[in-house]
This record gives sequence, structure tokens and C-alpha cells, in this order.
Amino acid sequence: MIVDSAKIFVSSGKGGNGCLSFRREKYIAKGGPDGGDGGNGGSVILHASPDVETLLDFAGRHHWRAAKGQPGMGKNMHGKAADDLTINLPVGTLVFNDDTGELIIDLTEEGQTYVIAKGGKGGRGNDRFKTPTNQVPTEWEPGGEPEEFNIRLELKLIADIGLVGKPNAGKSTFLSAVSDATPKIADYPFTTLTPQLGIAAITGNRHLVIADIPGLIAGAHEGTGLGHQFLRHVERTRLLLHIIEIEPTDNSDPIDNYHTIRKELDAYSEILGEKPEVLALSKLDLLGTEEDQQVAIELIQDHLGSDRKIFPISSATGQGTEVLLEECWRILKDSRDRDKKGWGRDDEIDTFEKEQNDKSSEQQDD
Ligand SMILES: Nc1nc2c(ncn2[C@@H]2O[C@H](COP(=O)(O)OP(=O)(O)OP(=O)(O)O)[C@@H](O)[C@H]2O)c(=O)[nH]1
Ligand SMILES: [Mg+2]
Repeated sequence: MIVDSAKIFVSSGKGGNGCLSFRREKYIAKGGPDGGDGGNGGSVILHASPDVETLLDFAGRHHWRAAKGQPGMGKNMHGKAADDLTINLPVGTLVFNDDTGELIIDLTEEGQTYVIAKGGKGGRGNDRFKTPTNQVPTEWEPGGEPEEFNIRLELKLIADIGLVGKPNAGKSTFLSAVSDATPKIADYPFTTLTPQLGIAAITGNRHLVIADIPGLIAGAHEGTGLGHQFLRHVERTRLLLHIIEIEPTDNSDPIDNYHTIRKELDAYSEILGEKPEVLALSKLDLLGTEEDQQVAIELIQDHLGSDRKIFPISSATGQGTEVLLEECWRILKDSRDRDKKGWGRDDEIDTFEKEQNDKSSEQQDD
């Protein structure tokens, strides 16, 4: 299963103490009790927000504490209740008690909230202990204790991009080059046996979630090889990143390889066949000189036609990977703009565009 996870500590606020106080009035030796109640401590609330897509933000912040309630005061003044602390989580986050392993809540619905740590109740002031027989109570209550939990957050991610290509094409190597994922890599086919997911960060605080699946071979749509059962994962992505080995180690022809995979995708389902596709030529560094590289790229580019732009990359040197991710971002954004259905990165897109606009207007001012 493809998961993104984080561990955090949540703590609600302690309730404010009740107050012990008596009125002081001129000419009255001891006035009645007037100690006010303490305010409630803040609760920690989990909220399934459509604006959060991954658990990445939790890597940098472990403690989430709500504030304390203020203590009660004399003259029957109540302490102020503390604000609740809301933690925005992606829809689909599973929340576990990290000490017991027990599932606390599954945040499945957008807007769903759950009080994970309830704020301590404010303590009562001595005024509340007044009875007909006890007009000068000296009792007061301390504020309620906070609740604290170590929790583990888990999110089943849906990838933006699905990596497709023949076995050994360099899919897993690409994923490990652009994200923190550590997929198994080896120089034999079918190294990847189960899907792996990675989050690639690009400039401007933007992210792309990429799924690596086992390599595809002819007949994959009918179940040959390993890739078939994972194609339905890829069906849920928004973009295919098709990786073609520039000079296949098995001496096969890159163009034939491209068509083999295309045939399988088209045969598997209409959804997959029609998904936007970006082409990358991998292992560029294996071709000696820049000239050799250019010849190989042009050969393939000519065959596929100039309307199918291909992106040469080397996951070994990092060459071309940034440009490739930018292209993926652009296509995903275009597809969002076209179908207006939104995309998980909507917030990132808006912030990024605003920053770009601010920058260009600053430059114009100079
Ligand atoms: N020199 C060089 N070698 C690469 C590059 N990318 C991948 N390789 C090598 O190619 C071989 C296959 O890479 P993988 O990333 O495992 O290929 P894959 O497409 O995930 O293969 P499967 O999981 O079997 O489908 C490994 O030996 C990698 O080290 C690259 O950019 N440059
Ligand atoms: Mg692999």
C-alpha cells in the first residue's frame, strides 16, 4: 500500500483555575465570595481540509499544543477560554494512537472534524460553592488537566503521475532521483514488484506525487508480466510519464519499445489510453559525447513527430529532470484549468502564480 505518514504529539490546554476571593467593601468586614471560574483550555481539533494534500508539513513540526484557559479572578470575573487549535489534514487521513496502535478516526469526508484532545474544563471559583449554610466558602476548583496523545497519521496517496515503461527503463531510479523514496533498483528486469510512491518537490513549494509501478511488457493488458495488476493504480493518476531507455541494454529498439507500451496502455482501457502522456528518454549519460546524445534524441524525435516533445534525462547526473518535472506540472495545471475539477495542488498553483506575478511586477518597477 502506498502511504505517506507522520508522527505528532498533540496536547490540549489545561483549564484555568477557579479563583478564591471575597468582596472587599467599605464598612463590611468580610463581603461574600466573588471568585470567578477559570476558562476552558483549548481543544485540539483535526479537520479534513481540501487544501492539504500530503503530510509533508508535519515533518517540520512535531508538537501541537492548544493554549491554557485563563484563571478566574475576583469580582466574579471568569477567565477567558483558550482558542481551539485546528490541525488541517488531507481528506483520507487515518489517525492512530501511536502508543497502542489503535485506529482513532478515519477522516473520509471533506470538512469532517474530530476532537482529538479535549481542553481541560475551567475550575469553579469559590462563589459557586456558596450554600445557604456556608456563605464564606473557601473551596475552589483547579482547572481540568489537558489530554495528551502521540498520534500517527497515515494517508493513502493518489499519485498525480504514473511512471510507465518497459522493465529496466529506469523508472525507479528516476523516482529515487527526484524524491525521498528509496525504491529497489537493479540492472535486471522486474526489480520493482509492488508500486512505490514518492513526492517530488519543485521550486516555489510545489509538489508532485509520483507512482512507480513494475515494468510493462507485451501482453501486459491481458495479465502478462507484473504490471497489469497495477495499471488500475495508474488509471487513477492524472498524467503518465512514459520512460524510454535511450539505448536499451537488451539491444531492443527504443521506438519499438515506445509502441509496445502504447499498445498495452490503449488495450488496457480507454481511460488509460487517453491520459495525457509525457515522454522521457532515460540514461542519457550512457551515451558518450553530447553529439552522440543529440543524434539519438533527434532520431527518436523525428520518428515520433515534432508535436510529441520528448525530454532527455539522466537520473544519474540529474540532467533534464527539473525541466521534465516542470513540464509535468504545466500539463497537470492545464488539465485542471480545462476540466475545472480542481487538482490537489490548487493552493500550490495559486500561491506559486501569485509569487511569479509579484516578482515580474517588481522587475517592471525596477
Ligand atoms: N547510467 C545510468 N544508469 C541508469 C539510469 N537510470 C537507471 N539506470 C540503471 O538502469 C537499471 C534499471 O533501473 P531501474 O530504475 O531499476 O529500472 P526500472 O524501470 O525501475 O525497472 P523495473 O522495476 O524492473 O521495471 C539500474 O541498473 C540503474 O542503475 C541513468 O540515468 N543512468
Ligand atoms: Mg523499478
